[in-house]
Amino acid sequence: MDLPVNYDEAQVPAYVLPNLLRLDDGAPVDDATAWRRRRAEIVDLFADQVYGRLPADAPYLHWRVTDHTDGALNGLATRRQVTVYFNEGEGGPHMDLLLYLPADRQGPVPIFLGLNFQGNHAIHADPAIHLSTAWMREGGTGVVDHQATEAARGAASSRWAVETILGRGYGLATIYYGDLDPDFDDGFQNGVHPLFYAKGQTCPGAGEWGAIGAWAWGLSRALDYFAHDNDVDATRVALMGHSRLGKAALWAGALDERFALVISNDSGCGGAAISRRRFGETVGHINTRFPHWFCTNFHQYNGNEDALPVDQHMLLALIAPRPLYVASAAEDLWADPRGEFLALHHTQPVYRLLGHTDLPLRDMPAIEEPVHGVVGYHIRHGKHDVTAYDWGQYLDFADKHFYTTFL
Ligand code: GTR
Repeated sequence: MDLPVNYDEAQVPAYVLPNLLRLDDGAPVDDATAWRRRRAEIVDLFADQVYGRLPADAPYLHWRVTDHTDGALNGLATRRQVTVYFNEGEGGPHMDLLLYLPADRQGPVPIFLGLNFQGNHAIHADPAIHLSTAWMREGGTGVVDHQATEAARGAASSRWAVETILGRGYGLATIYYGDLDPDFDDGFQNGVHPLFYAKGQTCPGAGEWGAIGAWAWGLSRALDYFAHDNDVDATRVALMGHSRLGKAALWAGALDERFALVISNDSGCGGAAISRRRFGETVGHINTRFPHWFCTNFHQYNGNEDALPVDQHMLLALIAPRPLYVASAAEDLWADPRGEFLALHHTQPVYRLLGHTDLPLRDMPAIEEPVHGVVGYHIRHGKHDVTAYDWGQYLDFADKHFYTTFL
């Protein structure tokens, strides 16, 4: 049965958000030390109740550079393609990382890192990008029988402002999310989950990682690799994700404090949007349509959001004190733009507590009037998508933080 969807602000129920700045034992969080304790409590709650715990064991990581080409993209870039393996040998699950670096770089550069939906070959028409052989969802341009064909090259290029990013002095790294876990409900037999099963285990436990957890985990493995790549400044990696991959970016950025800056593009339910608002997509909708994204424990909150021990403002607050950007699209009501804004807004007391004063976000900004403090927000015209406008904001935001805070 289809669950009803509310798009009427007047029908948003009254709700009380869990307190960010109070410890489990009731003590107030009034300094940075107490925040570290509160932060650990919140991480545990999201791990146990929402996304599932990631494996504690570090994987056996190694990689092979399969392409290193200077003068790519008409001389604009160095292109590097690297296959990263997660266990001994090259037979197990692995991810293909595509990295473009500005040709005129002098030393290590800051980069944007993001997972992609349709394979690395889809982000740009560059014919030298390896065509992914991984399982693909049907419906994407050039996908036939769940496999990419040559016609898929560049199919998602409008979402990746490659030349603009390079022109501004940044690198861009991307990975096909299906390399980590193909996006369908197969009981976690493929992807990286089985690598970590205990003896006799056949699927994750109720509080263990789902697909979003695996995607987030892969982003941290990319960062492990960057620490060994002399062209990348691993202390200035801006993590960007759209939609379900925005949810993964937020969870990765929350868990892994090595990410210097985090950007959520239209991440919606289970991403930046407040779940208790029940506006657009709800916990019940998402767990019904995508039972493999979150952990099984999360399903007990279907239609029962007030029982959640967290809400998404707490996920966003885990990024503090690092710069955090949330973006919405005016026609993307399914993702609840106002709920995305509010969650970000509610993080500001944490940033303040941690010493930030650049907190200009007050009322919800008008369309295409971005606000950039230590947290940034915009809502643009149009649909659920990533556009040149979005990238323009992210580049300005990264400039502001990477070149004033870090240099
Ligand atoms: C939708 C889903 C959203 C969002 C989106 C996407 O179907 O309901 O939560 O993640 O997919 O990833 O494009």
